[in-house]
Amino acid sequence: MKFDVVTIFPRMIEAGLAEGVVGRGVEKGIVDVGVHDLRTFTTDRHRTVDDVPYGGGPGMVMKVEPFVRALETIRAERGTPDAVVLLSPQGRLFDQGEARRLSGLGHVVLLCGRYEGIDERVRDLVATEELSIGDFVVSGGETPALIVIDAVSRLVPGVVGDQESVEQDSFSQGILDHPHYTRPAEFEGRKVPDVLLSGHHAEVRRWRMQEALRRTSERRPDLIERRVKETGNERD
Ligand code: 4GX
Repeated sequence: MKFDVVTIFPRMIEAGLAEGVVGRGVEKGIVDVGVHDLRTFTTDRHRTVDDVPYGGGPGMVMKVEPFVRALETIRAERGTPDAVVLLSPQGRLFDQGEARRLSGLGHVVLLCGRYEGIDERVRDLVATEELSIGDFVVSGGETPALIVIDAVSRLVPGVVGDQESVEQDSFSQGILDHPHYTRPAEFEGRKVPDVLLSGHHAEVRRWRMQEALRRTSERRPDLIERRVKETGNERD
């Protein structure tokens, strides 16, 4: 799977990809991430990527031309992407379903904005879609881009060593995870539930499902609703 990231802070993306499961996926060549400094696509002496907003008001707006030139270069050097994603709070909410969809594509470009916003013509002419990582404001699209790359890459075969753990993942099941324990069997008077020490695999499975559903209905009833809608029941 191929990603290209367009940013004024390329080192943020490089640092975020240097470690962990996704970092190893990059090392192994299963995930290929091209990082592109937006300033290299400017033509003026000051390498300007932003300007004052038409109509006035506070803050700066990112210019359209550098993004257009970045995409022309990516197309020429890396091929035509399947999707060009602008990260912003105005986007559709990124969730596990969106991650699964993107993992089925071969080549995704991620556009990272900074400042108060981006010239609307980037949306019209460059981006094919707009995604948000959540209803809060961060200071740039770089951390959202890393989150999207991480969540999508883990679904690409070979990136996570144990594919079973990916399929068992709480959100691929559409509910929250069950509690986990490891040794010691008792700590400061708090015991690991007996069933987990019992060796009865069917009982363990039943307990985990029950606890996962209990947590989900307490913390995220919206996820139970969604599962009922998608599967017609709340178990499988
Ligand atoms: N999920 N932000 C982007 C600047 C910006 C504004 C408009 C493009 C268009 C965010 C999020 C997020 C803040 C990153 C505004 N870029 N991005 N930035 N939540 O809050 O993705």
